[in-house]
Amino acid sequence: MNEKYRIRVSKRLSRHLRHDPGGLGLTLAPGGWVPVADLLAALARNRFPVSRAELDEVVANCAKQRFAFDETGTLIRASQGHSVRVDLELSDAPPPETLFHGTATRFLPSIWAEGLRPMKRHAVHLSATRETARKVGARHGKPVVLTVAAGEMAARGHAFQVSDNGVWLTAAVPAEFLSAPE
Ligand code: HQG
Repeated sequence: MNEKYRIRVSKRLSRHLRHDPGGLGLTLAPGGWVPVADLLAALARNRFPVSRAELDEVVANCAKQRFAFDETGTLIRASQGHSVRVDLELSDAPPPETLFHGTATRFLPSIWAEGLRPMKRHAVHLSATRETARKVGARHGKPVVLTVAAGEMAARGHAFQVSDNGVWLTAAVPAEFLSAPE
């Protein structure tokens, strides 16, 4: 399968597993799961046939590991990034002392005023490294990497989860836990 086609399939999966399951006549089960058989049948009905082997290849080759099968291989979900209401059923986990959030400089006034909010997604997404955060921020414009005092937040009762693909999630980050680069 060529790279271009893999990206097309991946974008289609993101769309339906994160944002618009209804567009394919699917509903996300608790945890965000969809039966693989239903997904493939729905894609075929929508004139976008994908074989199980192709799906396996897309899931395995996605650099960000956006999608995951359950242990039986019969269910699939997006590991994070949803805009539909979903409970990923992830357990709370103690975060590292410091996490990072990449954003665009133009959002800073609003972020200082109200902290980080999930906006269209189900949670605020935080990165374990500055490099990843910078890439995330650059998707929106001139990037800036904010440091998040995650350990302190956890000590003050904020819950964190980590997705299957290593993205840290929390409901919101009040501005007092954020700092800008020197
Ligand atoms: C900003 C990608 C104004 C926030 C990435 C961000 C990530 C505020 C934007 C994942 C704000 C939302 C998520 C406030 C937050 N005022 N702006 N109070 N609070 N924002 O795309 O974190 O490629 O929904 O800083 O790699 O950029 O899709 O979130 O700039 O892991 O797999 O509002 O998406 O992964 O943007 O990215 P997004 P994000 P995928």
